[in-house]
Amino acid sequence: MYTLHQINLKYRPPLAKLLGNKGIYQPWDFRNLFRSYVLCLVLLVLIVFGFPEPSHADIITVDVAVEQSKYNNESWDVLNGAPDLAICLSNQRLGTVCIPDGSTPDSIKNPNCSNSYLCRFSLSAPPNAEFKVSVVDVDVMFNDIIGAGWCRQGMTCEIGQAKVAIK
Ligand SMILES: [Ca+2]
Ligand SMILES: [Ca+2]
Repeated sequence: MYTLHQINLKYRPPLAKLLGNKGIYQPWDFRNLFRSYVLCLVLLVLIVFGFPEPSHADIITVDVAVEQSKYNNESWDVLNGAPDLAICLSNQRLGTVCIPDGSTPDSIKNPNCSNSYLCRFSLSAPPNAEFKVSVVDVDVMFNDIIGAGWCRQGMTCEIGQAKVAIK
């Protein structure tokens, strides 16, 4: 015949075995309790320091140079007007960021650079990443999409009617 304590020892679950628990919960057994805490602490340290920091971000600069006219040779705005520039950048880690406002290319309300073919943008983003870049001419009613395409930090990319350099 097994005593209750022996049965518990024989059938104690694997986790309890790992943590040094003798089967029955023994709040007075400080030695085992201490071992459990040490194991949890070691696991916590491994979790916190064992993986790369996921939220690391750099300030990146995006220089945009737009051609003098649309692909159909019309000017960007009425009366030979220069475009009013804004951008949206997106990738999986960043989500979508539009500068200076809005959450999609169509919803941007203000330009970062008014009546200009050149504009510099800066934002905080994960470094050495590839971004989908949308270059926008902000208009009163419907924004013109100057171009949309992928570009990596460190490269200059032809995106629609714009050159985009991400530094
Ligand atoms: Ca326009
Ligand atoms: Ca304009």
